[in-house]
Amino acid sequence: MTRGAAAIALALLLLLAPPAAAGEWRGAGSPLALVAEGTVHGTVLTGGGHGYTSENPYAEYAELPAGTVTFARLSVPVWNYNEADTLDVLVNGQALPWEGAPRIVSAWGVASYLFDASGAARPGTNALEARYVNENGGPYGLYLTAVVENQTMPLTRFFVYEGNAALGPATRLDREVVEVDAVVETEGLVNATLATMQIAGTAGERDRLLFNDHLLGEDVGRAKTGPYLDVDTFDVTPYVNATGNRVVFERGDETYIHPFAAALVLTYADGTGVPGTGVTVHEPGRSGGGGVPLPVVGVLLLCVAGAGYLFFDRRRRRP
Ligand SMILES: [Ca+2]
Repeated sequence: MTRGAAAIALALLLLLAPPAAAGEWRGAGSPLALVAEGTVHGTVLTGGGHGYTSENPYAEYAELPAGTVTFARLSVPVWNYNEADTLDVLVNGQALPWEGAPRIVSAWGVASYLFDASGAARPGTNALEARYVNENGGPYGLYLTAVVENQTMPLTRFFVYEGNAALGPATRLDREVVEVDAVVETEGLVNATLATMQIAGTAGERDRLLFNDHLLGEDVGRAKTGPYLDVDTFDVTPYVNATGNRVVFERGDETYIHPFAAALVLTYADGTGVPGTGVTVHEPGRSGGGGVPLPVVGVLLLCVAGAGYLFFDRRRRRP
């Protein structure tokens, strides 16, 4: 085979190979989508994780109040995903059903695994554990969102959003906007809390978090919860509107930050007439399995064109 023909073959191979072989770029990820909502007498708890530590198993404890756990979801953000990796999660020793792959993978292998923990989480102390196979990677946290119903507790309306949005110059994404697509009762509202989870924030690189254009914090992503992890809650009670509520994650001068989760939890006084609806669960689709960014495709196409030119040029010069 001539050098030109070899170059063509190599370029074609690169084009036809799965994205994982082309530098493992996984794209911009997915916006945060509504995964659960409802109105219950009870409470919504969010949190869990102590950052990327490489420990295996990765362990956490979650305290849930008395009541019935009607929805529990574990979001496990993981660094350096590759196709052969595995991640098994146990709650109180019970293995959660394993989807076999992350739900969303973005950037250079930031993965989001989602587990339904509704049947396994319970009031009291919950032992969470992740065991995994992942060379040079692992979890940033075990982030639990749990709805605990208890008739003695206040009426609580909630919206839970999950995703994996890679904000950075490489994806040309400067902000992630989460729109709360619902009319919200403001009468009788006692308290409103916004809970967020973000990956890969850097201290000193000023990102911003806003709720309805009110600045909640600057440099929120600064690895305060552990290496590469930020879990936060904000009181947004004064800022809630009846319609058009929205959360804005701004990259600012972060070179790289991933909003992963947001939950808006509204608590009402008794007798406000807000109807109880129970819990509705939505299942957004998978993403991030592929998608080589356009600049990479462009370079590959130029390689093919260049190799083709060399090949045909060489043929023309043959005696
Ligand atoms: Ca920051």
